[in-house]
Amino acid sequence: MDYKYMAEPYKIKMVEPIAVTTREQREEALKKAGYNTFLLDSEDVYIDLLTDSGTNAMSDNQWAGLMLGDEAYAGSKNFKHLQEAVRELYGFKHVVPTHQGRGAENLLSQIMIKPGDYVPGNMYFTTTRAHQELNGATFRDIIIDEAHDPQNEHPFKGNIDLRKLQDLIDEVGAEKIPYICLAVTVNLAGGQPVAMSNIKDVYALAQKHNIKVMMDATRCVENACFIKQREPGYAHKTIKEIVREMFSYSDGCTMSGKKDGIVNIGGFLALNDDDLYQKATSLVVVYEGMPSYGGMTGRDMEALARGMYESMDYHFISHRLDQVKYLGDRLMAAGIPIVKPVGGHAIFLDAKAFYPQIPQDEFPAQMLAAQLYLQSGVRSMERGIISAGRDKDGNHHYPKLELVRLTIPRRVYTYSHLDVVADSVIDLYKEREKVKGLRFVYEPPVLRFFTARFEPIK
Ligand code: PM9
Repeated sequence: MDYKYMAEPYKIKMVEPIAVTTREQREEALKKAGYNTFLLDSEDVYIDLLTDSGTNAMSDNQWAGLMLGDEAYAGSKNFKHLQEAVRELYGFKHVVPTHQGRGAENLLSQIMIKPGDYVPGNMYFTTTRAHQELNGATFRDIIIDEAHDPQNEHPFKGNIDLRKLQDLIDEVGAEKIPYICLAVTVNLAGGQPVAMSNIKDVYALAQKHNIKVMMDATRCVENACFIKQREPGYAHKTIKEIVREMFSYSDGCTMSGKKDGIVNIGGFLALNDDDLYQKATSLVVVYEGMPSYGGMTGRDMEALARGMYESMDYHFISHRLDQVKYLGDRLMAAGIPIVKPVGGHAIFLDAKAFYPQIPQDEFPAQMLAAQLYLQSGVRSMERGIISAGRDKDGNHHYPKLELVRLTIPRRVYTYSHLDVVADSVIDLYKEREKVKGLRFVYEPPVLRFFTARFEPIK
């Protein structure tokens, strides 16, 4: 049977109560958190759309796997299961477990980047770029221009612009580009996918110049589902087949298992090259642990291996995309400015269009996230100027996109929760003209969005 939005392909067998708070309680909580939703206590949050990272509900099969943890210091059997999952589902030869995605980014950046190098990518991600820069590289955004326009409905807004890639190769020389960082999907563009044809073309161009392609595999299953739904020739392929094909046009990946691995912690670096793997194993013992557990316990590796298999189920992933689409459709029907087309893990509110009266350096997205919390206890996340940070001279990066992300955890909320979120955003939009911006009270030097504090501009 065909439904407009697929119902949850699971039954609920355990529940966790959530806090229903008053406006006064939320005002106090927000002040205490310095107007930063990252600093709110979870106990003060009603519907938590801060992130889909590590906030997933595991299945009964994954919880059963936790009981089978082999916590040997070396050679855990759960590592073998993880290795089998990575080999079978993603097709890479080697896997190095890490405590989460950024642990893998740290290893990859250290083994591949030399000071003075350039790392091109399809838009940046905060932790990914931070590791590249800490190792002396300059990041270059080579995503297609359409990705920077929230209203552009390109079906594969995560695509790399091959012209921009070629121009960078001509400008700095291929030997200064250790790898291309290709994210599937692109988080900060709005969870936008990359077409298989583009992945293939990028790999062909990279190979011609002897440059490696390293995928950010964090939301690769969402990307595969969009390929199935939107790209000619893929409708009849399974998610598993599409994922395998995507990775066949790359040399390795970093993975945050906390997203499409459907677990609460964990990640890995996967590689085909034996020498690079050797280098990664000698570093992982310094930063994470033995190469057969990295930063993970045996039971967590088991849950991740099982989650990776579950993520290949079309019903799981198409329901996930439908939940995101449902929220997007409700907001668009009410005329709320959001990034289009709707992406894989979240709805992104366009804060510049929501609060045009607030200049970007008075943080419209940060303020919108704060207002949404005050209104209904819904927690969201700024993805704009605060997340973009400062350049080497200390000036703000001014990203074109000034967004608030409403991120949907996997298998956690129902369509009714999403109705509450939609109603709350719609109410806020009606009162948008009165709202003013914020200023910093405390600004940390790196990844400032996590711990910065603000106060309202009177
Ligand atoms: N993403 C997110 O909420 C959590 C940290 S930032 C608030 O979207 C990509 C595309 C990510 C990502 C994390 C990481 C890092 C790498 N690539 O959080 O270290 O979206 O597991 O992964 C977050 P870890």
